[in-house]
Amino acid sequence: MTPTLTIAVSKGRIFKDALPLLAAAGVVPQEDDLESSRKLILDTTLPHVKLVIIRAADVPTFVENGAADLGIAGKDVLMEFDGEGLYEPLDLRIARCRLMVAGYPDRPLPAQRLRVATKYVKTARRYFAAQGKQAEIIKLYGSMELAPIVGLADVIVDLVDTGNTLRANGLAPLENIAEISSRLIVNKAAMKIKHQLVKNFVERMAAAVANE
Ligand code: PRT
Ligand code: MG
Repeated sequence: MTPTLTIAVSKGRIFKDALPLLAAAGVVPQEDDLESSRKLILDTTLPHVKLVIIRAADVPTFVENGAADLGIAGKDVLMEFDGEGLYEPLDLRIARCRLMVAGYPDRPLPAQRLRVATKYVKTARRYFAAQGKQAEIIKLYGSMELAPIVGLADVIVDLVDTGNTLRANGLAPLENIAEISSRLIVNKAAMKIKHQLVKNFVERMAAAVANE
């Protein structure tokens, strides 16, 4: 009997961009209305492959613990996750954006103790420490752009795609921290125990990416 492969993915833009790649690799969810479906586990056209739908930030946790064999996660999420039990064999080149420092374009920043609002606490801390800058990191879960406006922070660290969200709030990109795209990640034990199955899937996904 073929063992099962479980793939963890978040339902927002990553799922949308991943669907064509998964389809090219032979994996199509068997659900009529994906958008409105509330199912958390989706069967696919391959009887031994299932998708589990979870929050983007939870994908590495599921995969590290073997609750999913594979996952699709943004590099931003992976940079913020400090686990050990993950392989990252493939850049899927989807859901691309930049992780940036942003703030008011023409306002001098304080020389001492920059206040930084972000949900990327560890990544921001590492970035400013590497620059030798003292930073006070203020953890937020959303609406980061509001923080400089209301005086909660001097700058934010957030994802930027078109820049529209920043612009709409009078802010501008200041520094690029990292180029972001989604990665295929694999549980280390699954890589050993289900080697042939995993290898096969990774190769088919790699071919799908190359054909994009
Ligand atoms: O599941 P959950 O609700 O927790 O997360 P989610 O719904 O955000 O998950 P999903 O599947 O949408 O994936 C989020 C991932 O998409 C991030 O972790 C990134 O890897 C990737 N991604 C790529 C982005 C963006 N681009 C992006 N622009 N995630 C968020 N944004 C937001 C950004 O935070 C900001 O609010 O879009 C806004 C900026 O966009 P622009 O175009 O105005 O610059
Ligand atoms: Mg969401």
